[in-house]
Amino acid sequence: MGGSRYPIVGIQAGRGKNGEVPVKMEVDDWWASKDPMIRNQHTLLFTALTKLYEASPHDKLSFYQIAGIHNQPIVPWDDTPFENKNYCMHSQPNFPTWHRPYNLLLEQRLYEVMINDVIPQFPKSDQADLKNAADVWRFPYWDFATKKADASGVRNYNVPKLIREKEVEVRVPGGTARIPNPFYQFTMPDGLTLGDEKLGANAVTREPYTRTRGTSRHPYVEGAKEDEAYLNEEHARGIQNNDGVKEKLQEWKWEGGGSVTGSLRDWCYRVLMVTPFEVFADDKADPGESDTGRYSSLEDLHNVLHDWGGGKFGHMGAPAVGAFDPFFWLLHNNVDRLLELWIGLHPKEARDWVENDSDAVTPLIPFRKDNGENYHTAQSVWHAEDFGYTYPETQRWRAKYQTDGKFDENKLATDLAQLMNKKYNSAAAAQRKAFLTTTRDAPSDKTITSGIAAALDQAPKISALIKGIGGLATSISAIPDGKIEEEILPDIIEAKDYVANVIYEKYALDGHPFTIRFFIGKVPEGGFNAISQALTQVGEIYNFADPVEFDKPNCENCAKQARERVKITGQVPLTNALLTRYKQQIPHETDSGEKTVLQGMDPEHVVPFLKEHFHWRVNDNQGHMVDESRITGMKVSVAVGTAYHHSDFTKLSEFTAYKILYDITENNSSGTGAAPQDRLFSRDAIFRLASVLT
Ligand SMILES: [Cu+2]
Repeated sequence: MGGSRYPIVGIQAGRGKNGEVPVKMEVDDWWASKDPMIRNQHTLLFTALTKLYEASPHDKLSFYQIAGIHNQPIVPWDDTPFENKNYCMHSQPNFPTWHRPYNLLLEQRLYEVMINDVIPQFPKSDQADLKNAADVWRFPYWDFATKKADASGVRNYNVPKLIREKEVEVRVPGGTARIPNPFYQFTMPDGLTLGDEKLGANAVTREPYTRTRGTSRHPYVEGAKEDEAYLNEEHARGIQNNDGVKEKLQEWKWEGGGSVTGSLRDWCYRVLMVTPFEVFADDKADPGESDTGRYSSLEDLHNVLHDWGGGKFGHMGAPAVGAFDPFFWLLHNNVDRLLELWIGLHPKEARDWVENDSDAVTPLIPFRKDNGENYHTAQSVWHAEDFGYTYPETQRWRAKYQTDGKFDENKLATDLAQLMNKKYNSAAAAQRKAFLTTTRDAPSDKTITSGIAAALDQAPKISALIKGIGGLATSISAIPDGKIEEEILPDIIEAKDYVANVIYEKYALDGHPFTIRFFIGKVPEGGFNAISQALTQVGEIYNFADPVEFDKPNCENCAKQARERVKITGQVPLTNALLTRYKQQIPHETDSGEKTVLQGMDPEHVVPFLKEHFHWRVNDNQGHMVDESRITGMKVSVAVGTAYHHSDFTKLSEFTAYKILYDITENNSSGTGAAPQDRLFSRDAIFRLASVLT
């Protein structure tokens, strides 16, 4: 590429006449498709990505260097001014907007390789079809928050089927061939390791990844000695424990129904409800955030996916080398989709930020707009259509989104609300199910029915319905006719909503990643291996950080955040896990061996229950348990708020008015207490149990 710059413009081919742009596909749909055009895309992508893997790590457009932009190696890319190096934009509002041109860079480069290197190898008679397939191809996304059926028809969260395949079949001139699947893992060219001295300044320096030639997912096998990790040949080549990833993603059901663990759908939905943009976008603690209960963010959700994708010693878990795993790109295309969905759901808030906030014009280095020194900004990358793509849910040109021939943002927002409610709103689904399974015999639950007292009078009708389907309303989908459901369900279900919040310093362990796990129930003894598989874990927060070595070249953004001791917030929803415990009357053993059962969803029941059964633990990403006192600035709190779920699916659920339940955490040194030195919450954000009881 000589001295010329590499501007990011996306793929401009494949546009329609009326503003249509190619629509990205969910990776499982894309991979399962039998459409000959998509099958051609399989060949094109697998062949092009393999070529980028094989390109010299000294070539700026090799996969190695593109992956390296994310963090390591710490060298300038595309001759950007190094003193301004600010490549990995984490823990700041440009987290999703920086990753947008980053995704586009790989997509655009792959398209160029398809057009210039792959298609010309085929006979002339094939080239037109291949070119058409390339023009409408866009990098697929992995919708991690949608359950998919496995081979036996059981629906749960899972890794993309594509990343499990060791080999894939591709077309070659005159026939087909089986090649190593580039989505199975990345392998360095020419037998190099990531930290090979032949790479000079271009080498990765983060241990233990320097010694690897291929990427790994959950490579750690129980029983292996700690210090042997990555010293053996198998680890260096790459171990893909995709079932290890799957296990982390999955939701665990109680026999009688309901989830005992957290749910990705729930988390995803709640993240999309967070406003304003700067709170939604990144995991950094925003001023005033502690008062509002808005601890959740897109980045925070994404961080956990990095942990689950990489696991102990896996590449995805470390910012330094996270982008080397091709899985990263499927994940990050979905992060980009969530950004696009948020923009569509909150058009006014979106405009507010992108038009007025100074962060919206911060250069997104190293991504250039043109051949000169003009860099993209959040403003310049805001409209995905400008870069020649969109997602299935945001096809703005569709007739149903027009008013008087013009795009109407409110029509899209309403449509998206409906879609998000159907796809991800498991908080509302759980409350509806709980409501429908409330009979006169069941323990009365004033939380679920509060404000809708008349609803309880409907109980005979509900019982009839339950009898009608064999005595058990096992799930909302088992109810045959949606109309019956509508008759019974009130317009609004108001429910108590419980969340666990955590705030901590990102560089607490000198910037090493760590996981904060939350449990309702017993925390098993036996260290990392035992707790990382505990079914009592209801959620976790992952500190997706990278150690800063002040004596070496560093990501300047990270160094600055380390000096400023930046604080991160995270949130895990607890409501559904609690609701299952209550509805199924699941016994929980106390320290003294007594069995207790949650008796209701109001704070007077939940507070003493959680005081006994809510716990948290910290481990680093090398599998060591970490004493909580080492996580500087860490405070865990549980809050109760109110959720409003509407029977009108065009209305979004509201999660609001959170107050901190000090009683649950105050006896733990890393828990939030009422002590003034916590200074986390203002007085009106406190909910003392005593005030409920009197
Ligand atoms: Cu990421």
